[in-house]
Amino acid sequence: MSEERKGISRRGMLGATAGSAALAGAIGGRALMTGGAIGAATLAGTTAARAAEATSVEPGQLDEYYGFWSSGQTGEMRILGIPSMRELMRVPVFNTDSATGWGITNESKKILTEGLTEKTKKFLAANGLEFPRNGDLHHVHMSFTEGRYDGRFLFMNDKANTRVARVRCDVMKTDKIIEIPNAKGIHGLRPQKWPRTNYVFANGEDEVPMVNDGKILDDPSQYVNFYTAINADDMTVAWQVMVTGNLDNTDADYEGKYAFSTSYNSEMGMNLADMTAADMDHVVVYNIAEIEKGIEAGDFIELNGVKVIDGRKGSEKNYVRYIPVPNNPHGCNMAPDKVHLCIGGKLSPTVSVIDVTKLEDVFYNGADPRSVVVAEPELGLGPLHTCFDGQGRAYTTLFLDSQVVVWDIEKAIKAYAGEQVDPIVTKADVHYQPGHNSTAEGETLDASAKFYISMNKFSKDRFLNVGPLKPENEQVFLIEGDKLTLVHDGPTFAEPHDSIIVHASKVNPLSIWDRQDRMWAETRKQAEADGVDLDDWQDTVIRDGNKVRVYMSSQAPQFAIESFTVKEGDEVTVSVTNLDDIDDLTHGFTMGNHGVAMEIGPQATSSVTFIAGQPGVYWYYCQWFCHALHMEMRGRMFVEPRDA
Ligand code: RUQ
Ligand code: CUA
Ligand code: CA
Repeated sequence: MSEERKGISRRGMLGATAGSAALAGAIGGRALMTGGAIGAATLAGTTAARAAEATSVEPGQLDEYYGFWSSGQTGEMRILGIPSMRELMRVPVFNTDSATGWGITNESKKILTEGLTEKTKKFLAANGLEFPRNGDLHHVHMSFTEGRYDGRFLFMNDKANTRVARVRCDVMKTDKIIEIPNAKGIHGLRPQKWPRTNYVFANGEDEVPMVNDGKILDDPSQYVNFYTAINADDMTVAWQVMVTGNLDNTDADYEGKYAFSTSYNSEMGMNLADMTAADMDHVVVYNIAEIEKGIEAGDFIELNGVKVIDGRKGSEKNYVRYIPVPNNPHGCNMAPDKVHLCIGGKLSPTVSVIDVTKLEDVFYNGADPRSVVVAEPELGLGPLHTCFDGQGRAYTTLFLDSQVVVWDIEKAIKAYAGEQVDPIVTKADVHYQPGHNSTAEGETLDASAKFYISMNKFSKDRFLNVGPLKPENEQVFLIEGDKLTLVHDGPTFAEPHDSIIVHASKVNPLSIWDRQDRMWAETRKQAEADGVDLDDWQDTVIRDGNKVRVYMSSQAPQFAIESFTVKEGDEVTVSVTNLDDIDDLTHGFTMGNHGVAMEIGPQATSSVTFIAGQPGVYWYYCQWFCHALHMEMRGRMFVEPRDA
């Protein structure tokens, strides 16, 4: 592309943005003019006192809810206590972690590598890597049983490397990561809500040639996108649907019939001007039963080991339908009334409300796809995501206005039908540029109207200046009838992308590992072959050519082995079993100057393999403070010269 061309498209972009804003101003003026002042959050007098009371959690007290947070480009999952917003834990997923040894231990490396395609493994190996160094974790969602969180698993996407991961809620550790074949840039992700999470749905955001092997490059007419259904129980790909237009966010209904995706690039444009050219883009509706029937009947092609149904425009059959909605839609949120799907307009100041009970007519009776749109309220500039309180109200983030708008779904439907009603309940300022939002269990049948959380992309001047890179800002509002009251600002490192709020009664993690846990099954197998009992005291060193396997148990404040000897260049595997079975007594194993560290929880086994460095004495030590004599919990590795 020439410099001149670049210049033109940049101007084009600015023009388009200004144009949309002007357009929005013209048609959304009413909302804009009434919005600003009404709901501006104030912290005055008695309100402040009540707010503080309602959200404060006294020292020593526990929060009522868990918050499960994505971290965007940090690649980890975070656990918060809600309403206090105290950060309770970070769970490494797509990142490597210095504290716990995620990406360093054999157990975690297995999880990080086994789900990669052979092609990717080869490509990474050529770059000296075993697995990708980064991840971009946007969306965390819990498994459902009959429309409610069931506390079994959390699922999450990696947009950067096209992966989907699962975290076990019993130990809060990642247990599966798979790369999704064919698709590129897994973005939207949602578990099936009904009857239970049999599938996890995942959107590929980026368009690529159907067979992406380098034969087709700059020919977008041959690009497609893939919608993926993953079997939640074993984390394998069940099927994919090939579609026209890209895919952004996704959700599923409360009947197990449909899943939905937004597409901001129905144009299949390859630059900003082309991606925003059309007035209408679309929502893709997937008919789960018809897709399953099609797979059963053999109506698919096999691409890289995946059964792919053709749902592109012109060959949709009864597999998919395309519902036109305005202008680069983004959020895709199913209301807990089981009927209404809310689509954030982004470039349009509207949210499109789709009545999913009307989809039957579109699939089977030739009804106009637009007939399922039952409301399209003008709410303000840059509507992105919507959450719900279970009482008929919707809360939509307005990115450009830096506000949340609270609106009434039924009133919006009446207004669309011509009645003179204003669906907007209130607006409140947020600081600044909100993306996602959450209410307690708002994407489930247990949705409640207690708190509203706004995840804001910018904090600007809300906190002490920490340099050019600022934290983002998460805000908590109290919902009291028609009013939202700001009660908490919380700075956070990149990026508080999305969150779910789960009642504490639904999550019951262990405090001590089960010795038989599958996490270290491979290490257990090797130990058995070596005649070592991993459940008993271990102080065994096995020599096997230039491989050395060191088995040691640990009990505060001691490792079972004070020292061991290897040769320079030996491949050393150290397996540590924490025999303490006391709450909150985690040990660690860090080998000095070898880039090796791992966490070993109570009753857990962890192992790590490394090449012994230059001859000399190396100390290993426990890096989790475990005892008054924690500093003394250390030992030596003697590395002999190779030819000695
Ligand atoms: S998408 S800010 Cu990555 Cu969650 Cu809408
Ligand atoms: Cu064991 Cu510190
Ligand atoms: Ca578009």
